[in-house]
Amino acid sequence: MLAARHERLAHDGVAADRLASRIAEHAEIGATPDGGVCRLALSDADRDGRDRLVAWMHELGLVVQVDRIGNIFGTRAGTEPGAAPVMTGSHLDTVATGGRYDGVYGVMAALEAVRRLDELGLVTRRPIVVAAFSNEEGVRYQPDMMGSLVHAGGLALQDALDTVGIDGTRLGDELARIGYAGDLAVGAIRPHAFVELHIEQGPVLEAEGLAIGAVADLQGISWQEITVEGQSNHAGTTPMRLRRDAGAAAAEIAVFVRELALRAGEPQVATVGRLQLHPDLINVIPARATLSVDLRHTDEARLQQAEAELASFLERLAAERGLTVSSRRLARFEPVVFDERLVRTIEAAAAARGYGVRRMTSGAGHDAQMLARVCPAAMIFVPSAGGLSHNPREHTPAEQLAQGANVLLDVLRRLAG
Ligand code: HGY
Ligand code: MN
Ligand code: MN
Repeated sequence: MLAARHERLAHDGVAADRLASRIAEHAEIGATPDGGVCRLALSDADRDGRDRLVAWMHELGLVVQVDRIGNIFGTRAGTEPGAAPVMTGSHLDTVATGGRYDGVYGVMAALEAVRRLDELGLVTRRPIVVAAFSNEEGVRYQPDMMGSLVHAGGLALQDALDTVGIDGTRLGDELARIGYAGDLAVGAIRPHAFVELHIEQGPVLEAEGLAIGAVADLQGISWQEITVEGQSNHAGTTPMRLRRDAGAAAAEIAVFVRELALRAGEPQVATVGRLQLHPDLINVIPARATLSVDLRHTDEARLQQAEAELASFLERLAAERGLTVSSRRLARFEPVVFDERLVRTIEAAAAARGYGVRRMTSGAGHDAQMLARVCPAAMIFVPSAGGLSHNPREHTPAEQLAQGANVLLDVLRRLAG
């Protein structure tokens, strides 16, 4: 009985080689010399990646819609058109030094699941929608998960369109420039449920030799930009006691946040990813430093505590060094608990295929955390080689990619009826 069931499930599975070749083909768009991918949100490369997805959606006979923040939706009809759709998908934009799986894997696996349903001649009661959300990474325009946040009603469309990027461009202008300022009202598609397939981007599944993560929760995220104003002066003639050195202060802030995370213990993490000095000249004491701080924790109270500790450190630093220190919030999302029934459905689907599976927390932000505001949502993880991500060497073997896609296919069939 079990063998026959495994046999049938194996027969039903997506084609590993086809999924791998779709991902490889898409990774040619915005390819970087080191084997990675750079498709910053709303860049020309992002446009090309979107165009390729839309073409593949049309090939699959999906009805393609684009909303006013550029989210792309491809719908496979169900037998009950009025039924709320089951939605899956992720994002196509990447960080500047990205790999070929973060985001795009979940979108391509969704296309392969749809293709498999067609090949098996299966119809579902509910429509199935494949989504690619705008600006998930938030590296060019903050906050991250912006397209899904607007879809979920967490950020006003106009505020998103008026966002100015780190390159000084206005988001709405870039969206229009690449031709993805769609006319579908944001949030128009209200899903019955949302499932996102994504690489883990961490070390857990590989270390435990497991194929699937059933993601039960996702940690809180706090992003801020800190500006330190001091005074430029001559590097040779200015005694240390007379300096108002914004550069030295920025370095102390970076050390402080690292020590704050070590003191707090796991899962507290802290990152200074961006640091600019002005005038950034070898013999001029920096007048200004601008740096980013990314704090994350699974517990909201502990995340607030970390933010408060940093704020009082900044006050002390300003007073002791004669500096002006200010902070601007770039993103703030509380921890999210995913839908218990959906998580169980993922666990059961993985177990039915004989895949090793465990519940886990997502350290990274994802579009699923925003969809969780409007419908039951959960995520499926597959292992990341060496736990590496946001790095050109990001990798997951084709077999493991296919296992994740198979679980997605089974979960979609279960949810869509
Ligand atoms: O920042 C994140 O966690 C995601 O990659 N946007
Ligand atoms: Mn991602
Ligand atoms: Mn990412």
